[in-house]
Amino acid sequence: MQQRYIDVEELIVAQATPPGASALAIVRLAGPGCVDAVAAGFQRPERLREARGRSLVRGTFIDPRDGKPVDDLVAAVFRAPESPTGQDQVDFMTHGSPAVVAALVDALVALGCRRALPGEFSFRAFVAGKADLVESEAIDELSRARTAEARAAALRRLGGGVSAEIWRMRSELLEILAACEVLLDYPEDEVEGGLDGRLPAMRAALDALSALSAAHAGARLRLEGARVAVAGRTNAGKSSLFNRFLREERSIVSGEHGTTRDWIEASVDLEGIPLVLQDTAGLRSTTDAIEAEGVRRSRLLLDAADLVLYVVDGTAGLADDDRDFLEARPDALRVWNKTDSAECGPVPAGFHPVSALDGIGFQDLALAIVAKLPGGAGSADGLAGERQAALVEAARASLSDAIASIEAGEPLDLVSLDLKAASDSLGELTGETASPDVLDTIFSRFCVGK
Ligand SMILES: Nc1nc2c(ncn2[C@@H]2O[C@H](COP(=O)(O)OP(=O)(O)OP(=O)(O)O)[C@@H](O)[C@H]2O)c(=O)[nH]1
Ligand SMILES: [Mg+2]
Repeated sequence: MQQRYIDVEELIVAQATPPGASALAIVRLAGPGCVDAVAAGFQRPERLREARGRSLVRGTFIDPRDGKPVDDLVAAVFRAPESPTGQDQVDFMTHGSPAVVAALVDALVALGCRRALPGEFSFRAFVAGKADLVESEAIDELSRARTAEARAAALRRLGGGVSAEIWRMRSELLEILAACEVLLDYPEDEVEGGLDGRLPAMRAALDALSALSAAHAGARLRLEGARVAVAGRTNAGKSSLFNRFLREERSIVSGEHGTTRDWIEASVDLEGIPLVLQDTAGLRSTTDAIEAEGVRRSRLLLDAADLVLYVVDGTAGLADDDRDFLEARPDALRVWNKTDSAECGPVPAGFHPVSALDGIGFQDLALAIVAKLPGGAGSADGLAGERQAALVEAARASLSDAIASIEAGEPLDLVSLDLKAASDSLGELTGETASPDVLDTIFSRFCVGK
């Protein structure tokens, strides 16, 4: 059943820090009057009750059910509207043992709070106008970012730069829409040139939306990452290459053919892109049942990967099997390995020369991998979410239609429809005109405590 976030009057509580033991944990509480509601749990209730907004109060929290102390803690008290959620809010900093956190949350529930749904604090901040949807989604992205670059980009989105641009565009489109409707309502006062004077502003907005749309793939790649599988015949040096990218001896390397059987994967940060790199079993036909199963699984993995690195042993040269593979997978990135060896043959056209043994060519290979991934050439500064990208694209298409209609001298009611559609899409993006269902879906993706 889908959970609704509508009731923002209830007092909600959740652990805001990750589960598990740590030095400190934060238990977050929000809702109108929540400070008074839980003051009874404080050994000296008046200290919490009388605390000013944005102040810290230290004290012992007592479980109201048995009168036993839960923890000696610090409460950061916020008063509406000056709090992250816009509501009265208390962030309890406790000792970070799971038992303490569980006991404190239970005590707060006994005092009249309920456990928060995922993303419910963020939802309240959205309702209070503390953050629009683009910023709220950036909070979620910030917690999911796996590389420094993705984190920095989410922080910039959280700073509201993109939001401000979208709000500005929307209000401009609404203004043009209003002008359009005046022309429709009072055709007798026909203004010279109709909406022609608005075309430069509309084209500027179109350019901005096109740029935002084009930047999506780059942002998505830097947030979500990609799967890159290393393939090739046995002994090509796949595991050696895999280990070099990881900077650790993770996969077993040996001169024996068919060393890797179970595929192995690991996360690496490549030029700010979180990659899952997969080492696979060398491709050959074999009578060994276990190795054959490894080859079968490797092939499945290659089909699912975003990019395949196909490694050829330069000392062995290109074999028919290599040619067959590359013919079937022309999108694979070709790697010519073992260039350090005196026996290594000349590098065929289209191959990236490397030596997994001494690392030569790896910087260029890394850049080639990035360039080959969808969005790799872009930056992290677009909107990363699929919903967001679809809305930007919808707004762009509607605005483009509106411009084309004006240029072709089409009736203004057509233009008005397209302008309305464009501004509605932008409104959904910031959340201004998003439906409750959409909001539920977005916020329920967040973690509890966010
Ligand atoms: N000279 C040289 N030898 C290499 C290089 N890369 C790998 N080798 C050697 O080639 C042999 C095979 O390396 P692996 O990394 O195990 O090859 P693989 O492709 O994973 O092989 P399988 O798991 O059997 O499919 C080992 O003896 C490595 O030391 C290289 O760049 N230069
Ligand atoms: Mg191997």
